[in-house]
Amino acid sequence: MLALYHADTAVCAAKVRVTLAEKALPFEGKLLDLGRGDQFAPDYRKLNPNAAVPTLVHDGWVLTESTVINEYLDEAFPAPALRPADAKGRARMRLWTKREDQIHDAINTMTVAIVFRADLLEKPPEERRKRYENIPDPAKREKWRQLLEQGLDAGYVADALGRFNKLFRDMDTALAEGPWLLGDAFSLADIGLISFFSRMEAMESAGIWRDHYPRVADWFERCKARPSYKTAIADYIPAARAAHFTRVSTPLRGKVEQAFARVMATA
Ligand SMILES: N[C@@H](CCC(=O)N[C@@H](CS)C(=O)NCC(=O)O)C(=O)O
Repeated sequence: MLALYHADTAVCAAKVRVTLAEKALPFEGKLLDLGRGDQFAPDYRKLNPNAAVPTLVHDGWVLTESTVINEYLDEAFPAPALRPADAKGRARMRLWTKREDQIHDAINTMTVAIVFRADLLEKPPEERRKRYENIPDPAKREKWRQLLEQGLDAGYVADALGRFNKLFRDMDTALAEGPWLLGDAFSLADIGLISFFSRMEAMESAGIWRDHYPRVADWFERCKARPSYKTAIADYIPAARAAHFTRVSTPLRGKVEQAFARVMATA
């Protein structure tokens, strides 16, 4: 039996749900509320010492890290295959999946700067601190602190947008060869990025690829047209949360686009 500890809008957890949906694998979902701090509960940290989602439990065996979980699922449940059959193809795939942590960090930067900051600024300082002071990694904790103080002006934001620009450029080159990142076959390389794009779109920031990288925009539309997008991503986003994302993100859209244009000009 498969159980997945996840959270409705958490991008890393959504990556794994897309793989489960593509393979039509049933799983017992255990939803955590990250805003409430469920990830810091001592019992959960025994499963995932990083206090993060997702965590997969397969017949009692525990596995963390979404990129590793996705490859594990494809090995343990081979049909339909989401990795190339040959070693060279799989190596090419891993050049994409290897980047996911870095891109996730950039997504997290943008989400903290745009949405979580807006939410937390309405709360008293001690509650604000509580949201990040339990994060086990000191570098991540410090990033949250600076982003809550400085928002889109923090240096982390230009760094995140630079990573997106490089990703879009590389995707654009790959997508000249076929509809998916590895050519004709949809794979874990595509799956690993979809929820990141979904998050940026929810934060009214899709212009950073739509206005500059049309092949990337077409790729994301193809991903959204797959049934797994609805099952694993769209259906998990509560309507009120989507509306909240739109409300807090819309006033910042111009600032994000200008910052991205600056990054492109100096790349
Ligand atoms: N590298 C890990 C990252 C996991 C991660 O940071 N997950 C986020 C959600 S996407 C989380 O649970 N954050 C905890 C928090 O917000 O305190 C993975 O890919 O599984």
